[in-house]
Amino acid sequence: MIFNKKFESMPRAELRDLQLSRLQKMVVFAYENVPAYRKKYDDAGFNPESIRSLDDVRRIPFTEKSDLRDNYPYGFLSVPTSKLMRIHASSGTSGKPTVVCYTKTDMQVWTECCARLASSAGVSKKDLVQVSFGYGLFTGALGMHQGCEKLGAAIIPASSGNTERQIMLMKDLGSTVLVSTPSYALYIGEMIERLGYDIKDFKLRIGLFGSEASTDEMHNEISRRLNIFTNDNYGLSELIGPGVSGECTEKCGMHINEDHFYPELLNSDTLEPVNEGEYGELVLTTLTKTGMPIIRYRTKDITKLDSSICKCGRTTVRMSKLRGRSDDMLVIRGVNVFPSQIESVLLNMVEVGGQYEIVVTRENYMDKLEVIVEVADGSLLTDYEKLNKLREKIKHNLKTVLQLEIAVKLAEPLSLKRYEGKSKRVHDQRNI
Ligand code: DLL
Repeated sequence: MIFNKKFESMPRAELRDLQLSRLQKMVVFAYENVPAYRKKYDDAGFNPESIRSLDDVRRIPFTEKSDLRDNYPYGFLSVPTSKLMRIHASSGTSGKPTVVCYTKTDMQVWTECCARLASSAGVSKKDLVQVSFGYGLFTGALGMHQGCEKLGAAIIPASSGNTERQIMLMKDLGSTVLVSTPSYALYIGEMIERLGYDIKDFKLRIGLFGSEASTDEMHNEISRRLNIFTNDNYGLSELIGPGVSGECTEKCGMHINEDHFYPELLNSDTLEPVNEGEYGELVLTTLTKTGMPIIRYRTKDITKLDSSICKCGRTTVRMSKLRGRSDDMLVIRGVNVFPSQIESVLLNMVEVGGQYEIVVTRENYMDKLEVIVEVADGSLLTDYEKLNKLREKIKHNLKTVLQLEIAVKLAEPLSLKRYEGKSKRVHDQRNI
């Protein structure tokens, strides 16, 4: 169901007018209320009053993660803390987290954006939604909790971890929707089987998955194990959290909530727009945020855009599943490799399970990429010949897609690490 027909199905010309007037206001508001923007724009000689068309967005300086870090914790705030209603933070791999702040209006927008994506996947007030993201500073759990609650669904705030109990509750309470990372959903699916449950005894029907990259093949595997319709949704703390975009039931890309976020797709090197249908880096601008406006944020996320009208009736532009982050891209002996390409190859093969790890090392100035993958059938591990055949087949399939010789190690089922939140499947040990 379309949660907000007026904005999600607005004729595109009207939507662009709305985006322009919101952008004009946002840029002036940021300049007047956030010293970090004032300095940035003054230094670049950019006049915030000079936006006349949406194309003028390209004259605005970018905002990057480092800007938020350098201005930790409140340097991008546009209101006094007394006007805030919520503060979240993204974990960050090292050092200080990135703090993100919401006013009451921001909370309303965020809740609606999450309600929209849940509704577009088919969630309704009849549903029991088990939220298996970790509750806390992470935006995923509370964001999706609020959105599904707004639809009138009942929330089961299970949080992540304690997987056996999680599954028991899922079955006994009759949860109909699972909210988690795709990795955790896959793990839950495996554990259901391992614990001897029959999926037919569960009432699950929809999975709302996001917060990390996942291929179609991964969704198919989860869908098969949990017997559900899977949905991919995208967001990032700096912009709002979950709710930037989400798939509808047509599953042909994630509809961006364009009345709140203005998307651009640029070549990461030249910073010029790419043609529609080509991969590029997503750059996003908040159009309505009042507590912490974020203008031209370089997400580092690589996707494609499609502005053709979707069968579902929404007119908003759709972003394809992420190919990965530009900083996740591995350059192996001069060849660019996205972990998602490896995932697609592996999960297309019935002989291997859904769990894998990628290890990159450097020996004598040569990069080496090794893929460790669990076999689906453990009995194979005692048959050297069959094992070798499978290893060669995986190597061949990887080479066909990547044009690269990749070492393959086969592992026992359930031997690799499982993830309850975002997975970390790539281990780059090159120290570069
Ligand atoms: O992960 C927000 C979120 C929570 C989105 C729950 C969806 C569901 P961060 O922790 O700040 O915020 O991480 C943001 O995660 O820049 C992407 O690289 C990645 N990401 C998020 N959703 C997807 C997705 C949340 N559907 C970063 N597919 C982003 C691929 C995703 N990557």
